[in-house]
Amino acid sequence: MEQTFIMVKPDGVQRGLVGEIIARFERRGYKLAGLKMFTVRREVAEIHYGEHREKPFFQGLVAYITSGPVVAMVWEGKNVVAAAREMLGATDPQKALPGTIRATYGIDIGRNIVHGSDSPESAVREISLFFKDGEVLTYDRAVDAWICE
Ligand code: IDP
Ligand code: MG
Repeated sequence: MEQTFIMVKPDGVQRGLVGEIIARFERRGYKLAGLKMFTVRREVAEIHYGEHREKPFFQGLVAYITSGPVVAMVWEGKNVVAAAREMLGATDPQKALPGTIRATYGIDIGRNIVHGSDSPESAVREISLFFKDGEVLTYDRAVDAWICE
């Protein structure tokens, strides 16, 4: 089953939005497969955001993501990568559709609360960057038959 990597960024943790974000994924029916809280090390941040290394905002981005604890999660379900990106909304909260997490809780592109993998390939890479073997769990949920036919 498809999995995605979702991370509540330091601003989301500081602002008490962890529960709101988890609740949206839970209520929609996605399955939580991994969850942990930690502070991202600079070396890991630079790998995670490696595609942005040459961008003018890169140093600020690394400072932001390493500035405090994050809550990292693996969510699982049909088409979860694309669906989660829609639930997050556009990178810039000013451009995100109403009702999305970033439009509901955010104002500024540099404080956009949450990360979500942009493709299934990115999800695999990001999950293996942030989670060790055994930290992503496989288990049955009785409710699954009521969520997808
Ligand atoms: P994404 O998080 O929606 O995938 P990306 O373009 O991959 O967006 O950018 C990664 C992160 O870098 C964004 O979530 C945001 O925190 C930050 N970022 C992107 N563009 C800017 C910018 O123009 N100014 C400041 N921060 C930015
Ligand atoms: Mg991205």
